[in-house]
Amino acid sequence: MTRARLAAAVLAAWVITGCGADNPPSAADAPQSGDVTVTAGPDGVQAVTLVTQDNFRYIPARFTVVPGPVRLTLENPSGTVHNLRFEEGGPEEEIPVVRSEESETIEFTVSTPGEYEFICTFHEQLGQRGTMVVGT
Ligand SMILES: [Cu+2]
Repeated sequence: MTRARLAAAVLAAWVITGCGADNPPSAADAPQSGDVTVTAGPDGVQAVTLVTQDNFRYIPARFTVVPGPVRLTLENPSGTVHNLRFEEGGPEEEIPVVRSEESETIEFTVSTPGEYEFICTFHEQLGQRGTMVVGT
């Protein structure tokens, strides 16, 4: 009886230690998450790529540019269609639809600093939205 209890206690301690000592890399380490600051390429255009997985999120969902030309690509490796439209006050350009396994690109120029929200009109109710920050 005592022996069995001891064995159970040792096993429990081993399991707890094992879990704590062997943390897998967290999702936060993934390069595609978080707020991305976009820098201009050799052509002077700030190019950013958003990816839509099957979780109805843009990754990244927030990116920062400065006034100037922006090239925005929406890549869709998910199994459904997505799109991207800026809400009122944002750029007029939009990506009406990106089919599964395809990508679409738009270019526009931003000038007024502020925060510009965009949505996927198909999945707005599921919270698929993001923010473009125009800094100074
Ligand atoms: Cu969508």
